[in-house]
Amino acid sequence: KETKRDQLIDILANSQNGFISGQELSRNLQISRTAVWKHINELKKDGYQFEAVPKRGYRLLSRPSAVNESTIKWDLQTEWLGQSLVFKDEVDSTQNIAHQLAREGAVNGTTIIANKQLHGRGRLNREWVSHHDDGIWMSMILRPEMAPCHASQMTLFTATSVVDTLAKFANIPVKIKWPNDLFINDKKFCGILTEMQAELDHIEYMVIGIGINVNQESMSFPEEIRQKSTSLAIETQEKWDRRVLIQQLLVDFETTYREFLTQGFSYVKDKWTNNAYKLGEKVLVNMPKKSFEATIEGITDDGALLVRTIDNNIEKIYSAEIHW
Ligand code: BT5
Repeated sequence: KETKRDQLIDILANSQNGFISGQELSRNLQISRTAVWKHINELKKDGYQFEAVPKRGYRLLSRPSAVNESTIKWDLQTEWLGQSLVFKDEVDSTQNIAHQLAREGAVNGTTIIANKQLHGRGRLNREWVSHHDDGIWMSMILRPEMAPCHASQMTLFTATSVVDTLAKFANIPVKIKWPNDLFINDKKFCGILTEMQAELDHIEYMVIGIGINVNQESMSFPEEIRQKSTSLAIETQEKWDRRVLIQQLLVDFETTYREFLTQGFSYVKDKWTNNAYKLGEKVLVNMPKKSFEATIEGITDDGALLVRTIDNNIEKIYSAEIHW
């Protein structure tokens, strides 16, 4: 449910650059004029600038460039995703907070975003470097009516949704590396982490984590990953507004999710294949017990990777590391 503060933000955002009187705000929000004034002061602390003119009311002069709960919520064009939003400056990992909130009953679409993570993680407890406020580190809680065996489709689907979002901002060749990485020019800039709490036949909740390197310079990556990592700023040679990007990611995810739930995986499959990294090329498939060369052919409806081996057999890969 929207708070008064959220409603105030919505009204001011919709009143364009005109004045809106304290009386009108108080009537619309059904709170006293003193309460309106208090909320306005809170927003000022968040960096919003207002002009207040006696008899005319308040007018928004500028929004803060800061990324925080109210700036993300301001004019957020989603129906349910991110409408329940937790924003923190510094966390251990947004995944951990999401799991905790989900266990406590957080609603579908609850989103956790942080400026910095002390222990951001990837798959198999690998580290995800995210100590500074130069990327997007977010986790979304979803409660889909879906069999657990389809969960891996969610990772693939999330990747296509991020590709859609980035295409709206810049003309950069974003490629999806199976199963959960996004690459630009042969370097990784985004990783997706899908985790879930499930019974055999029922998903209780899912947490989808997205990490995107946005404004890093090459030197800001630790040496171990510098050669193979990139950021949007490095690739486009300009700094990005994280808030704008977050809002668009949420909008696109919500839209793609709706399509995915109604049309099924075929909706995702084509998009995925159109943007697949190394499609038709030779790669090395590393599995715990074997390792072999193969050519990437595509993906299956259940999210497995299809490869053609050297002796021309088609194999379905459910879990492996792909190298080249
Ligand atoms: C991933 O794992 O790529 C999933 C990353 C998910 C991060 C998000 S951020 C919000 C949410 N909260 C979390 O704590 N996590 C999620 P994986 O495929 O296992 O890749 C991990 C590997 O990527 C590491 O071993 C490094 O080699 C590399 N790596 C680590 N940090 C990186 C970075 N910032 N940019 C590019 N590569 C990185």
